[in-house]
This record gives sequence, C-alpha cells and structure tokens, in this order.
Amino acid sequence: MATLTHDIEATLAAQGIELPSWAFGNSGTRFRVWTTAGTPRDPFEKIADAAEVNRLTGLAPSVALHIPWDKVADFGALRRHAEELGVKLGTINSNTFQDEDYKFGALTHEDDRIRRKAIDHHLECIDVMDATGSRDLKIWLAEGSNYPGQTDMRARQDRLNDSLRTIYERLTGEQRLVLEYKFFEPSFYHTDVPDWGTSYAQVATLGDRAMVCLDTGHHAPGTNIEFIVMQLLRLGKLGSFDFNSRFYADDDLIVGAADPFQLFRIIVEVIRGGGLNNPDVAFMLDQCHNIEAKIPGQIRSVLNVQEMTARALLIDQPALAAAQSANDVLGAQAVFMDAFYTDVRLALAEWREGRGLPADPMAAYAASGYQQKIETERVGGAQAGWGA
Ligand code: PSV
Ligand code: MN
Ligand code: MN
Repeated sequence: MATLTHDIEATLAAQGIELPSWAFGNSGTRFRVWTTAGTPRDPFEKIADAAEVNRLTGLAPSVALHIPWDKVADFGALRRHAEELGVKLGTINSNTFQDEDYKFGALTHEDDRIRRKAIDHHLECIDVMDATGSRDLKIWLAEGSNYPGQTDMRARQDRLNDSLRTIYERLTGEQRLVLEYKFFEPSFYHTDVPDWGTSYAQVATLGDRAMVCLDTGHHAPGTNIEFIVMQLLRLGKLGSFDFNSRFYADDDLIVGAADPFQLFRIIVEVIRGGGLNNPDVAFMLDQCHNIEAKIPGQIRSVLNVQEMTARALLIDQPALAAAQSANDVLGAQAVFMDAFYTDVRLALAEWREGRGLPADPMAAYAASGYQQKIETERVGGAQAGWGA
C-alpha cells in the first residue's frame, strides 16, 4: 500500500475544489435534456446538494453560481444558507449566450447598445459578488463567427478589450476577473477567445487581478495541456481551472474519467509551479451529469482529483531531478510512471477515516438516505440552464 507522509497528508487536507451549481441541475446535449428524480428546484437546493458532497468528502468547500440561472431575490440569504451548511459561495459565472441580442456577439458586438447591455450584465454580476462575498468573476464568451469574411476579427479584439476594461474597472478589493478560452463552439470558424494566448493577451492589458481560466475540455485533441498549465503558472496568470474530461469536444464528463494520466500530468505541473493550495489558483469543476446521478457524480469527481493529487505528490522528486539532469530518459520516465501507477485508494480511505470522514464517500452517500429524501421531497427539478 502507498505510504502518505505527513507532508502529503497536510497538503491533501488543505485541498479544496469548487463545485458548479449547474452540475446539480438537469442537463443534456443539444438533442435532449434529461430529468433526474430529486433534482434541485432552486439555487438553495443546489447549495444543499453541494454541501452534501463537502460533508462526505471534506473536499468541496465552495460552490460557483451562474447568473441568471442562480438569480435569487436575496443573495445575502443564499450566502447565509450556504454558510449554515458549511460551504461558501464562490465564483460568479456570467452568461451572454442565451439572449437573442447576442446572436452576433456580446462583449465584441459592433452595436454599442448590445455591447453596453453585455457589459451591464457583468456589472450586475459584480453586484452579486459584493453580496455573496465571491472573489472571482468568470467570463466565458460564446462569440465568434461561422464563415470566413463574415466579420472583422481584429476590430472584435479591440472592442473586447474595451469591454473587459470597463468591467475590470468596476472590481474592488480582492475581486478578480478570470477569462476563459475555448477553441470552438458555438462558433465554428473563429472564436474571439479561442486559446490561452488570446486570453493572456487580453487580461495582461488589464492588470494584476485579471487572470486566465483554463478549462481542461476546451482544447483541440492532442493538445499538451500541462504545458499550458506550466506556462501560465510561470507567467503568474493562471487564475483558475475548470476541470472535466472529454473524449471528443467539450464533453463535460467526470474529471479523471476519460484520461486519468492527463489529470495526473496536469497536477504534476500545478505542484511544480506552486499552484497547489495556492489561493491565487482556484480549482473548480465544470461538469454536467446528463445520465449519471448528480451528487455521486460530483463525489466521484472530487475524489478523482484527490487521488491524482496524492499520486502526483508521491513522485520521488530528488530521483526525478537526478535522472533529468543526467538526461536519463528512461530513468526519468520510470520515476514519473512509478508514481502514476501507485494505487493510493486504500491509503486515502484510511486517512479519511482518521479525520472523521467516511472511508468510502460513495458508499456513505448511498447509505445516507439523502437521495431517497430529495426524490420524495422535490418534484419538478430545474434544468441547469442549457436549453432553458
Ligand atoms: C461552455 O463551454 C461552458 O462549458 C464553459 O466552459 C463555461 O465555463 C461553462 O459553460 C459555464 O458557463
Ligand atoms: Mn468552463
Ligand atoms: Mn465548456
């Protein structure tokens, strides 16, 4: 069995992964949204489900909200509700992808009225942050074009920069702006923020509290994502992660399910770059559970991140450094793979028990009766927002 040193245990104990409120809503593909018994009917119930994940794992201390999907009359009340359940409200996600006005762009739109409307939406999100105590405003833009020649890509970058600056200037105190990139979809020819370089180029002009968000599902197949992680950490601009896994496009599947080795490699670079348990780098999930149960889906997800973190922490760093500096290609690879292949599940289960947590959070959830309770109590659960 793997041995977790006190240092590794202390590092694992400090780990926190933010859950997305939309993971608890019904979701699907563009073909169908599936319903699940017990789905939350409002943001208060989504928070309750997220708190259940945290109660059983000790790994999910905060919940990200999406505006307007999670709009409530009193955000102070939602904050108190969260705190009573032992979690905090985290990142606020804006939404400029479901309004007819934004068909040809939002923060890049050539019509000043529409662009102003999109900016104002973000200012409203910052008002929400003031009420919830959230630090980060996360911006993902569904903007771009479908056909060569359709639009002036360069002018759109200039308008985007102007819009982001107006939003950034409204932030106060510790608040930050994180700009997420995605290489395609819903636009298929060009996307206004397609890659980390564009996101970096935009946020670098704003200031220290503007950072890049890296969603692991937003790259072309075969992209070396850990290289991007390394580079952004090196530049001090990695603000947050949206973790999920994918086989083909932006699949939003359970992190570590499709390619655990990629998750391992990413976390190795996070550790190498000082990003683990660094408050400047937020770990978040961005997933939808279309066909599997949602609460266990989130429990599985945070456990996957924890397991790969433990394995990455097990790398024999002095041996790896020695092999690397001797250009011992196979030796270095062996050290790396030894850690990846180490089964940490039993060691983590024992460690969890020692901290008063269930050894097996998945089994503990199944035995808790929570699922049966919400299925009885909640009728007519809400969609995550997709297709709404
Ligand atoms: C759309 O691709 C997306 O999945 C982005 O990754 C955002 O983070 C998320 O939706 C929520 O807006
Ligand atoms: Mn995302
Ligand atoms: Mn996405």
